[in-house]
Amino acid sequence: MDLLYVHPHGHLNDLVVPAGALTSVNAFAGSKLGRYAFELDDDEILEARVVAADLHWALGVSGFAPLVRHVRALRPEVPIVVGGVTAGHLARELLDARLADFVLVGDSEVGFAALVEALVAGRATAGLPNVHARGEAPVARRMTEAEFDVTDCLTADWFPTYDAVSRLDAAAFPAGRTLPVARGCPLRCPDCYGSYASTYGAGYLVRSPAGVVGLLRRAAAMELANLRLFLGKLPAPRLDALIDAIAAAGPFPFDSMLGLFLCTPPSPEQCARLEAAFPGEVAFSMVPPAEHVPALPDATRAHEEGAWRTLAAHVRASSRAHLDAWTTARGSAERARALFAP
Ligand code: B12
Ligand code: SF4
Repeated sequence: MDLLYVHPHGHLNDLVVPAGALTSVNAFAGSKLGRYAFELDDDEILEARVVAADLHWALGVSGFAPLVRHVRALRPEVPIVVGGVTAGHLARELLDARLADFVLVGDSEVGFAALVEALVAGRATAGLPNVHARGEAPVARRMTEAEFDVTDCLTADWFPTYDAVSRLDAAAFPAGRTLPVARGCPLRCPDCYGSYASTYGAGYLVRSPAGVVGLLRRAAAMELANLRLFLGKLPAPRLDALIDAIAAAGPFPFDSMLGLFLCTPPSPEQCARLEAAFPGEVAFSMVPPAEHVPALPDATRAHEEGAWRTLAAHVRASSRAHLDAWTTARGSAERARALFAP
């Protein structure tokens, strides 16, 4: 086996695997196996030519560190590659503490595939994009939208337990696939981290409408459940084009609720088209405009709040649409309730 990917324990729901881990491992074409830490067998570590793990949610560190120490004790020579949001922030610390030999920072798929290919072939690894290693100067590069468009967040036949449990329901944090429509966001609200602009390089990437439709068709054919789309705060013209494409290609026969993380208010007419495209229920999750960072100009904020109020009225009358606000600041839940109130 060329690549063994392990998802460590320590999370609120350990069954949830980062979307970026699936897209990164799928970018590597060689032989691969995915395991949760709880089902990992030492023989699998002994067979792997490269071991990868995620340190994505910071709370996973309690399982990540013992996992790496275990792999090191069994296979001191095997290269350990780590990726994820938290790993990206702590790349230097992980390398210095020998908790990783290579850390992917930011856009990971292109660099990860090239790195694992080089390690398996015994080639030099210096200079690969977004790959951090001890004693080497990293090369930062945003992926292009064309490269982002072909990232595969659905295939998981190499990770059989995830493939099975990701179809199950859960009261909180179901393990279903996340389809990243946008990577990053024009804004940088601290509780969301939607923007890579302030951390992993300028700008943000958006998948093409045709690319999203292709993934939705595949997800429906795979009979996946609890799919979520992360859209961030898409500029209105890109949201319009996406909804047009989805409406034209639908309906997509999902049995379960489809989640949309979307901070650009859709119109009631667009909401109705999405309800028609997804005959299961549709749930919008947003962060209220008053919490956006940098703060919106007063007129923009008032305009967006008005649009959310209009959408809330539509959702109240619909039996198949839901609207949630994600709030963490003091008093913000009350403000969100007031925003949605009749
Ligand atoms: C959708 C989402 C979820 C989904 C799950 C999505 C999933 N399966 O990936 C749900 C709703 C389940 C969720 C839950 C939680 N989430 Co969340 N989530 C997000 C959100 C909004 C989008 C993630 C996303 O799809 N990004 C786009 C994809 C493609 O990129 P990515 O996953 O970031 O991965 C990139 C790299 O990190 C890398 N990568 C990731 N893993 C790996 C692994 C390897 C081997 C490699 C090479 C690379 C790699 O690849 C990608 C780039 O190429 C982000 C915020 C944001 N705007 O990004 C928060 C975010 C990631 N979540 C966060 C948190 C805190 C949580 C919770 C702990 C919330 C809570 N307090 O209850 C839970 C934990 C869940 C658990 N496992 O128990 C934080 C993480 C902060 C931190 N450093 O810990 C974020 C940043 C938001 C925030 N600021 O609060 N989340
Ligand atoms: S909360 Fe919304 S607007 Fe703010 S960074 Fe995240 S996706 Fe963007």
